[in-house]
Amino acid sequence: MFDVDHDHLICASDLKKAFTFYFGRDAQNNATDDTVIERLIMEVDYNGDGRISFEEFKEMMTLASTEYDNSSL
Ligand SMILES: [Ca+2]
Ligand SMILES: [Ca+2]
Repeated sequence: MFDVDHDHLICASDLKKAFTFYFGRDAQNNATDDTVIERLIMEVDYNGDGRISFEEFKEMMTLASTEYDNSSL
């Protein structure tokens, strides 16, 4: 759902479009900030190609849900 241009990789522009779409224009100054997106990609981009593959995306979701579980305890 984040792969806006359907090349099976999630890059910075995909994330920016997706965040703008899902969170609306009000979130543009926060969630779609270039620095936030670049940091997000760097954190999950294990092979360093600057894009998030489906495998890396799955890993990101696993990490996100783990963090959520921990904080809700
Ligand atoms: Ca893409
Ligand atoms: Ca990658």
